[in-house]
Amino acid sequence: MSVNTIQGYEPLTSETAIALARRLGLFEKSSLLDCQEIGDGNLNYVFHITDVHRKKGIIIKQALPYAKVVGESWPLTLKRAVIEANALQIFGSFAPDFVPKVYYSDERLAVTVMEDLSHLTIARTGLIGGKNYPLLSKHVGEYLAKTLYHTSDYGLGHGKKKEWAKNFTNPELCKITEDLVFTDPFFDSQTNDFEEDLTETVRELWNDGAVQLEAAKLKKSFITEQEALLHGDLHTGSIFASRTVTKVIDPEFAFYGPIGFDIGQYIANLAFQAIARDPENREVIYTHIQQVWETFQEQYTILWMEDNKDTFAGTDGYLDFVLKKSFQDALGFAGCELIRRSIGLSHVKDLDGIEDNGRRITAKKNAIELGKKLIKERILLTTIEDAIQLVKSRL
Ligand code: SR1
Ligand code: MG
Repeated sequence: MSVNTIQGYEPLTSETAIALARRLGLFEKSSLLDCQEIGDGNLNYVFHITDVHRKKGIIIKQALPYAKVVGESWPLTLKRAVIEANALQIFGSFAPDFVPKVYYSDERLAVTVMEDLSHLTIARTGLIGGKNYPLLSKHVGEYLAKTLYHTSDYGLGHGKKKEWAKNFTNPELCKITEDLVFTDPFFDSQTNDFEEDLTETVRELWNDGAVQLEAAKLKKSFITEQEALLHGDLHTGSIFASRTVTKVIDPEFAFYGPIGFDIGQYIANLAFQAIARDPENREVIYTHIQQVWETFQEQYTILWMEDNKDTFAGTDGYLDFVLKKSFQDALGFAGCELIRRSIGLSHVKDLDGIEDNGRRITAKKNAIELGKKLIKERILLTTIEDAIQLVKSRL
């Protein structure tokens, strides 16, 4: 279906975005409004509307019926806008400090109207610029514990969780992840996009049967395990931050999956920073990796102890089993993310932005080798210190 023939759908312009904001009564009638399209992601329009005099704003996000990163030849469901609005509301109910407020959503226009976070910076951009966010990973750890616990069988009970899982089937967006994260980078696929100087490293990866077997197991977990409602795309570009505030945005990939996926994607995107930085600036990133896991583990344990709907909750060793599995899954998923952002369809600025050719190629090779190790050796790693040691050993 082309852009113009989806019933009732039309891409917003600055003018129609302003008209929508006025219709919703989000600004005073007399206000002078300015609108800028600021979307720099792969998939959507993002309109920032501000009251010029009162400096008050909102964000209107609109899904496009195709992937912006590729063009109209790659159609993409508009249903992801509803998924995103519903996920923001659920995550916001469990972790209100870390999620933008939703003011309005419209399924027909594939629009979500939400809190203006433009006083914050996208965490990836800030980290690349050397900014320090001392609370970022503690906040993300708490966000992960709360959202992943409260939407699970333990938090919701089996019946309600199944109901929620049904409402969050997200096959089109999951397929993107299945292909771009778990499949294509491990084979000579058309979607891959890597620099010529990486050819030998990439060929080695494609011939590594052990990596492929472990990637297949991780893909199987991603496809089959409905543990909790995941964000589904939790890289540092999906997080707004300042020194004191953290907000997690963009859950259009939300679905019921293995909880290690969100944790692993975040850890991998921190690892890109460790890889890209000069050695003397890496320590702060290792601290982030340690903090996100430790905070997640601590907060998840508290929630488990407080109120758990599973009869086995008090069984000796069960919580430890769940945490260990999530930890090792997270490391494996992190490995897949490291590889796909280096050689797959959608890259990260942390690596692509390194201007010096030699340094950039070395960084990408390090990311691929670290990814392979995490995928293959995750079951040998039992503590976050082990994992950080492994990252250090590859740089
Ligand atoms: C075609 S979409 C490419 C990537 O952008 C999103 O942010 C996801 O990470 C997806 O894999
Ligand atoms: Mg996104």
